[in-house]
Amino acid sequence: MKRLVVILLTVSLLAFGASAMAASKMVIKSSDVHGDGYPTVEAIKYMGELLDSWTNGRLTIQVYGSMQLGGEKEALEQVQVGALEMTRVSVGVVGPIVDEFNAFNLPFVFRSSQHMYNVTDGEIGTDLLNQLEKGGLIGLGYMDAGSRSFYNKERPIQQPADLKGLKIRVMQNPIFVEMVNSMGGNGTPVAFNELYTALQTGVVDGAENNPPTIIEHKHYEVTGYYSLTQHLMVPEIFVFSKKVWDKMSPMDQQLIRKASALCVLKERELWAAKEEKAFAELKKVGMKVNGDLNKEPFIKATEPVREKFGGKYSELIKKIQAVK
Ligand code: BDP
Repeated sequence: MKRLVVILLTVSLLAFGASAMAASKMVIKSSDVHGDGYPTVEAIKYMGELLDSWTNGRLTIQVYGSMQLGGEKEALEQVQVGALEMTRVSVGVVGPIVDEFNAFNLPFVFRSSQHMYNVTDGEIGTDLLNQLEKGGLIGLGYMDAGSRSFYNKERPIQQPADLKGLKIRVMQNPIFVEMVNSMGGNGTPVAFNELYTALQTGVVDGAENNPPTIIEHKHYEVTGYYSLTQHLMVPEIFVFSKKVWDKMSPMDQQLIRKASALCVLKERELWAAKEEKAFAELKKVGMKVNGDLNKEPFIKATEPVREKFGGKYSELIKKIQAVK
């Protein structure tokens, strides 16, 4: 009898412990270089609202936007060690951590946004997200960032030769340095949180990005020409710390996965509206936009970059290209 009581007590204590653990409150900190109103930030906030309502406030997300926590490379490092639970970054800075992601960072690898969605939503996208675990990250989903084109203070870029002598800022990944060099410019890696000043002080003459980023971060104030080369279509990604994830209950992990899937769809919707608006705004704020250019010479000039960095993953790249 005494033994039975002890066993029952132990079992109920364990059950109590487990439910107390499952019920513990958690504020998930997530960083972003963009601020309020930007699609990636608003989508993560929406994900937080979903979690909040599903768990009666037990799981919530606090977004630290506008580069409060620094650049994307540092954010990823913080997530890897578990000092930060989540971050939303460009796949551009993920390549140096999980090499296969560089297949998405090659110039002119995606034909259109739809092609990119079909790749990231399908087997290839899921497989790559799973590979993030070896870098201490749990891949939760992709987001749209449109396409990236050159902008600079000096002149319109109509052909690769127009990049000659221009220092063009790129994200911190050797692929992008060579990409700009292959077209005739000087690729210069600079962290995003240092870019405005780098443009202002002439450390670089230009950069490359999508219209919403140029508008939101007021880069038009320190440049003047936007040329629609659309040489990169780098998706965004949001990741969770594997260190933290492994300590969470399977139920909470599932809730996060479910909210992530809805967050992806939300961002796409917000992105489409934001991109259209930002394109119109570029002209309003005085940027000279040249949209009518022949992409062929840019595609040709970057061929060696696809060969060099894509060589190792030629099978993966063939698979990407075969996706409709
Ligand atoms: C923006 C991305 C952001 C990158 C930034 C960059 O949304 O994640 O940090 O480009 O160029 O389009 O660094």
